[in-house]
Amino acid sequence: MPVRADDTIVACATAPGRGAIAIVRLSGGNAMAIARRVATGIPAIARLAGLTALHSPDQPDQPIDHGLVTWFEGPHSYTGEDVVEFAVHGGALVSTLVVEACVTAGARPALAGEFTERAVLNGKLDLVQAEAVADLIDARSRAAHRAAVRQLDGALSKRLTAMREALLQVDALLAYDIDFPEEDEAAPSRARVLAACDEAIGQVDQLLATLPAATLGREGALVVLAGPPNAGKSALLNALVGEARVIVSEIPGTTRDAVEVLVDDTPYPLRLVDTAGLRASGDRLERLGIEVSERYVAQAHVVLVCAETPASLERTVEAVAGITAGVVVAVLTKADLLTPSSPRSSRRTAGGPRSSATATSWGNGNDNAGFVRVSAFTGEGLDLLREEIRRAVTSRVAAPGDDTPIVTRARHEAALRRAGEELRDFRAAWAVGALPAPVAATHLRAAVTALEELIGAVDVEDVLERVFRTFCVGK
Ligand SMILES: Nc1nc2c(ncn2[C@@H]2O[C@H](COP(=O)(O)OP(=O)(O)O)[C@@H](O)[C@H]2O)c(=O)[nH]1
Ligand SMILES: [Mg+2]
Repeated sequence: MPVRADDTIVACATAPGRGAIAIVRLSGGNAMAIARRVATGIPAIARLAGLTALHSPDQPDQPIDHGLVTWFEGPHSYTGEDVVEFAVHGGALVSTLVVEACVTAGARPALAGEFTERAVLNGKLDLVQAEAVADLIDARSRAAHRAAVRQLDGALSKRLTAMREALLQVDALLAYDIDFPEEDEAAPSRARVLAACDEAIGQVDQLLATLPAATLGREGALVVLAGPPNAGKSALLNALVGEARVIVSEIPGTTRDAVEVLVDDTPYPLRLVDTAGLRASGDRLERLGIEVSERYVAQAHVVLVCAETPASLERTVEAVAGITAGVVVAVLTKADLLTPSSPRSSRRTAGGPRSSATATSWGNGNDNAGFVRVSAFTGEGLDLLREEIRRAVTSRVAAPGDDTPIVTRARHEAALRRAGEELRDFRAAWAVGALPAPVAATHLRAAVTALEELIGAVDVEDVLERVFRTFCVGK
């Protein structure tokens, strides 16, 4: 069947599989007519759910299911078109039969993301908001969820739209300059153009600077536990996660593989990785495990160096600091075994900011050789350690502020980089008058176009295609 933008489309909007309810959605000019051929009880009023029996148009006496039906009159719907939604029983078959009945009645199966694509084409959402819909569905961490909700709310769109308008005003100033080069006002307008251009470059850079926060929010910060065998790393990971995820044993060298557990922390989720102990070993398997540990340590955002005694901790911290660019947090384990005269916790994060006013008060007065003292058995020090991990992560990538929208996708990054480059080219040419004004202006327009493509203000077929075909069907 050829795909047409004015087809009425149908799809199951809920995930397949066993479940209480499935929702089948119709959208397009014929949605109501098609719905009347498959459902007996369409309510007279829009947005009011009614009970209906459902059947295929060619077998009206064989009910498929009873369910609820609601209709939305365009443009007051998700897609901006007439939309009908059937809520039927979940499971593998019912929704499939309802979709088939709608197709028999004249609908076309929707492509992936086609409902949201129509919402964009009908001006209900811009492209950046549409991407946020997909991000919201795909969100696996609170950080990713928060970013998606804000983007769907229009935080990034508003910023981009304001930037585009500012650039269009500069373009207008330029046009004046081009048309009336001999006017006296030309000089002040030149300075205004440069100021406005600098402002726009600053905003592009500010948005691009949020990329690391977006990546951490989506993927999590890599927090690696490292230290000698038997230091209590596996027990500590289990204690931090709150459940037994890795094997704890008194036999040194038990953990050979790296085990990764995602903990949904704020502002960023944490990828906690338990590793084989760092020591010279003759056992081939254990040696492989140790190499894996070293690789993880090298890539870590934060390394929790664990050891049972201050002396061993000191040595291991030195060794680890040499192979990681991440922040090193020293952790003295098995605090429950320490005698009352043993050293108490004091803060230490090598490679990160050393101390803050709130954390020093619990130290032993010797903050330079500080560590966090924990017990996986009693839970002592775990909250402090969690705080320390958060501090270490955010010392490298600050938590995103509430007023800066964050840039979440490679598509955004590419468009913003292009806009930034064009603006810099324009600025350079304009500042020294190197290029005739009309030529310089083409850089400015290219920057505007990059922003317009980003928010979908210009209808670029292949951009839409790229964005929406990665969506799920029914959205
Ligand atoms: N008393 C006490 N023993 C611990 C603690 N954490 C681990 N252990 C013990 O130390 C041994 C090694 O622990 P494990 O977590 O497997 O060490 P790993 O080799 O560093 O992963 C086991 O016998 C654990 O029961 C703790 O907080 N207190
Ligand atoms: Mg272990």
